[in-house]
Amino acid sequence: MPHFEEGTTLDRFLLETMRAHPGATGQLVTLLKQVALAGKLVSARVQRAGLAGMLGAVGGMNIQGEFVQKLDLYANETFKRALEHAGVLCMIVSEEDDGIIQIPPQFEVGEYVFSMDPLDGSSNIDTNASIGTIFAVHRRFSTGRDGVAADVLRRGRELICAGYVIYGAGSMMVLSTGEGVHGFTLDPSVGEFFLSHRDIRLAPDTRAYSCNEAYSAQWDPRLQAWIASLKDPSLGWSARYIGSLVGDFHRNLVKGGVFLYPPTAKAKRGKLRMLYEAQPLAFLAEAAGGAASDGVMPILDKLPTELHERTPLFIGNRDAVARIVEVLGS
Ligand code: AHM
Ligand code: MG
Repeated sequence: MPHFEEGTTLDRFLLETMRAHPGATGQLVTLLKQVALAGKLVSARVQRAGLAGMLGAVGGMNIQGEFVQKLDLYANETFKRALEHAGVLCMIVSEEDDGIIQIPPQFEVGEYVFSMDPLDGSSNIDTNASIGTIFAVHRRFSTGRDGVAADVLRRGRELICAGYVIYGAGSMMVLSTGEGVHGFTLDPSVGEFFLSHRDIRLAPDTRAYSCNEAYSAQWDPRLQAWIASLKDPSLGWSARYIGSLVGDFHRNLVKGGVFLYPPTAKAKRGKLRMLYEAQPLAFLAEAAGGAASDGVMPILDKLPTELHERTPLFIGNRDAVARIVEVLGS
């Protein structure tokens, strides 16, 4: 991989990375440029949300029984519109849509499939906390015009690329094609993402955990005991939880930490979704030297069987994830 200075634009980074891979068709670069474009559009809308009447729910429930926020709809449509005409995808899976989204007949199809949570953490929209778009990219293996479910019901280990665009105090695009994890910060005054976090490594030592501890009485007692043990003041642990997966993951990626969403009485198989939450973030975590597990096996080794399948998720610092797996197996 070429060496990149901080301040390199995302476009230059993508083009030079592609040139270092002879045989690359350029479709992935086109795809990621369209992701960046959609991310900028959503970022602009998030920044103006309170002024533009975009806060709050539209009144409907999505297919998973959650209230749909106006910005959820905007993000979903914006990403779909930015991607469908580019000739690089044969299908899309979105948290907001029940089934596979096919590429409209007037557009060319391409070699990739795209899964996304268009606006993760949307319960935080009205609070001005970090939210984001999480995405994952597989190379298709079906041969017809339209992609099929089997193109996306795959182990995360097979992903070509994963990342997110986080809309926080500033907006960033964080991505990996397997060779390190890189973060690009949006300069809104010029509308460009610039490399700001090169080769992010998850801190090898951590003393921060992120979970919704109000549910702890519903967790496996062994996990409850482990979290309780961290409260010994001599160990120096802190808790950090926003309630927005992309925000909590990003904090832990940059500062070190471990995120936990164990099964609960309400969410017996966990809350977070395999295809567009757990798999892409697990891909990033491993590429940054961290780990992700469902408590038994690495997330990237799990084979999903449904588009909107959920999973328990323990992700972040490698040693902390290993300890959780050990605790849950004891
Ligand atoms: P969403 O995709 O509808 O926003 O739901 C997923 C979110 C995650 O961002 C976050 O980690 C989790 O739900 C928080 O759940 P809880 O409020 O139960 O702690
Ligand atoms: Mg989500």
